[in-house]
Amino acid sequence: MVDVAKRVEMMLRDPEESLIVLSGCGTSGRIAFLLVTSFNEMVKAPKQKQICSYIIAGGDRAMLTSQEAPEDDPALGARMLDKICAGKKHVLFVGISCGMSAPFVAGQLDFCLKHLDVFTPVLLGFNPVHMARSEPMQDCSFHFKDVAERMIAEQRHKKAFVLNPVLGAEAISGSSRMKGGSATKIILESILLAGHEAAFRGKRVTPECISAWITASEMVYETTYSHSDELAALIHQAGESLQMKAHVYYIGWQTLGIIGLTDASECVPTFGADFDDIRGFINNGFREMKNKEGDLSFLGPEFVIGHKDFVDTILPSLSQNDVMLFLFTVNDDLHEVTALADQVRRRTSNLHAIAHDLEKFTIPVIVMVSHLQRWELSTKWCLNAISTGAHVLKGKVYMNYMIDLRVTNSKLYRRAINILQRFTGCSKGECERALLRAIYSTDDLSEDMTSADVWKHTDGESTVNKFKFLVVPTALVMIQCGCTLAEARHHLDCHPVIRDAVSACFSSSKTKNFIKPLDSVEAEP
Ligand code: F1P
Repeated sequence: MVDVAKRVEMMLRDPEESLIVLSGCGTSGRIAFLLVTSFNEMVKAPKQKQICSYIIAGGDRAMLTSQEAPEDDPALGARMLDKICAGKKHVLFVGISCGMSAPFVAGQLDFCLKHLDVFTPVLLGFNPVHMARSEPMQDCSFHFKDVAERMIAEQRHKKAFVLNPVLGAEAISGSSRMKGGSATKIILESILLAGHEAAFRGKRVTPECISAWITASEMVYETTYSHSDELAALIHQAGESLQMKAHVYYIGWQTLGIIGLTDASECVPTFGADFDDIRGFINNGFREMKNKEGDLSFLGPEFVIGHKDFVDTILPSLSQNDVMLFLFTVNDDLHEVTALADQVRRRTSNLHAIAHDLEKFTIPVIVMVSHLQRWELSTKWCLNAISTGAHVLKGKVYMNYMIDLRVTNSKLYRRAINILQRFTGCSKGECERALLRAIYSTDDLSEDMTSADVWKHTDGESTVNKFKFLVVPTALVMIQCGCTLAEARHHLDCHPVIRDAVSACFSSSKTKNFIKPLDSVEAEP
């Protein structure tokens, strides 16, 4: 981290010729965007040139909706990187993939490794290199693990860097949006801020200053969870709303608005939620986001994100069962916050706030920025707890597994098979066949279906089911009860709560299978 922070310092000292790029897929890309937005805001303060940029697989729309297919495309990743770096002499590239698995990022790192005269590649992930993904990638001669090993070889000459602390399992298996996302933020923020302090405030980058940033995050953690009673009450409230088919709305200001949008949009792929179960809104909409592609509201209702939009479209039909959660800090326009709260209060009293305060108001800009970043982290932890807890209460999680995941790329396809194996104890082949039956909505798989590449199965266009959720639960019931597709669907229809459907199927199946111990199936990226 010290070496990488020193590169950041170098880039900041030579802004005309340099670029720092943070890139990732899904949550990793969203965190990249958030970090870049905050960092550029900070660099803007003393009138310095903005030299930080982000790439997210699938483009800006992936910030609000999941676009997993582009994650599988290494060539696309390399092309996008090449394009934004045109004309730059020094590029510090940070490729983020929590599971050390995303082909999109592997393609970018490979591109950097071929142009080490310009690029210093950094890989950030949370698996040991020997556990990086070794599955073949689309139209590609190498896999992720190859690239990670080449990175390690270059690290010996300080031409590339691998940052891969092992964090342990996520609370909900299969989603890196919680621990992985937070650790990404803490690590990269520490690096960027240490580099910034060295370039503009005459400090040296040392292991001590890096660990000071990390310790500061630990304090944020302690402060946040010292409010566990209030958090538990919010989880309970949000869980009740979702169970009543009502909604949770996050109304955020500035980057806390981005944290809210991110948390809300991730509930769709993580829990099979509807996009309007939990929704985020930000003051001034896309103007506040400052994303590269600008206003995307023409893309559909998922992209309607301004407070004004909330007032125009949601507020008139807001009910007492909906949870309203305001996210702001003392730096926001508190008159604006109060005015909106008054409007909301006329319709519901189910109104809550996560508000961040300062002890002292007279502080230099740099400290204020780091306050903002700590508030973001705290908000992320609160919202992750609320949305996850609410979905657990709604029955969307079975034994800490997100069993209703969408099977929209090769990683998620493998994960789905892995989950089926773990719960049924059946062979990989049997589980894959059941999954394909659920994906293609048929009991009779054709030769074409079984022999197709994984990316054919995960491409919504070529399959019948189009990933309208319940794919994995359907496959699970088919295997466990030895039944047809129609019978499995009927079983699920009879149990609107997925966890109940799966539990009922396990308790009624004659030959009870027990969940295999964690180490008896392939490690999951
Ligand atoms: C990227 C990612 C996750 C998402 C899902 C699909 O993962 O988009 O953010 O939750 O698991 O993959 P990674 O490359 O950071 O491991």
